[in-house]
Amino acid sequence: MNHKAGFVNIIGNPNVGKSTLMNALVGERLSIITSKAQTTRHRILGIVNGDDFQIIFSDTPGIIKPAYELQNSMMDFVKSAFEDADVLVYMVEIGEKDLKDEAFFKRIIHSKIPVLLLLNKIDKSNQEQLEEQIGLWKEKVPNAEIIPISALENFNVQTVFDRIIELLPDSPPFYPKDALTDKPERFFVNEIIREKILLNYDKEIPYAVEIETEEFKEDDDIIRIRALIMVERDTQKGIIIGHKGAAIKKVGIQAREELEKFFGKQIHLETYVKVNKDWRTNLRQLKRFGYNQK
Ligand SMILES: Nc1nc2c(ncn2[C@@H]2O[C@H](COP(=O)(O)OP(=O)(O)O)[C@@H](O)[C@H]2O)c(=O)[nH]1
Ligand SMILES: [Mg+2]
Repeated sequence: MNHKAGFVNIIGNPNVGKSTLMNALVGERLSIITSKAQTTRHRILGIVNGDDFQIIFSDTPGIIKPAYELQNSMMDFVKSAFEDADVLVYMVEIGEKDLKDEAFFKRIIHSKIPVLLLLNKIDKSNQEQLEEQIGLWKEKVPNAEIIPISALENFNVQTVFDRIIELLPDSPPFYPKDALTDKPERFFVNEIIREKILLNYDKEIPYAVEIETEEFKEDDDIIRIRALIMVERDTQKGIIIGHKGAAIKKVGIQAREELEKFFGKQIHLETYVKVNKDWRTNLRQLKRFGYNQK
């Protein structure tokens, strides 16, 4: 029996549904999802294993024009996703017209590897609109195979999965066959807390926050976690904490519930907030938080 394995990298504009799709394909909630742009900051691997295949999906940050160092490093994750892909999944949503970066778009249309163009959110469209959009994308990306999907409603996700398996090259597995991801547990703690911050605060707050899990102690029946919530300014610290600590308490409760689901264990979560001035623009800091790989 031949074994197939390869890297399937998901790219596209912010908010088109890349993380929703990856979670649907992997069957686990590895990537955080919100309606806010730039929810995904890292390149996150989700691994699906079968007897004769291993698919290594990677979810990437949405393509943007970088305005500060953190975003530069986010776009480096996107670049790396072009470099090792065996199958490129280019996701667009109904109604969308252009990729926010011309250079990335050129790489897609000149790609030597198979490109699956997934037209997502078709639950929001009608037949006529759908046909028009398929025609449009056929012209724009002639080298791609177009599949209309709804990642949210799990429509055609299995079709995408089956097609990917067909396209994978013969190869031994790259990761152990019981691996689900390449990221450590602490990474997912950070992400889950960050998701609750994204959901509970507005304006610049979610973008100024970084989480660092300082302690992760797993016992038989409980995991004890201490996490630092970093912001850039004193005023942001005040907003995060809220009146009499009400806001941070809400984040803590929501994060704990999500962490218990994720790890399948009781969680004790302690959080505290600290100002770390300008971490988003500081290369040394970014490296420490796993962004800058150079
Ligand atoms: N209606 C609809 N909404 C979707 C679909 N897929 C994702 N979304 C929503 O689009 C928003 C962005 O999704 P996300 O997966 O974070 O997008 P990403 O930024 O590309 O990773 C979220 O509110 C999702 O619930 C879909 O198929 N249909
Ligand atoms: Mg995402």
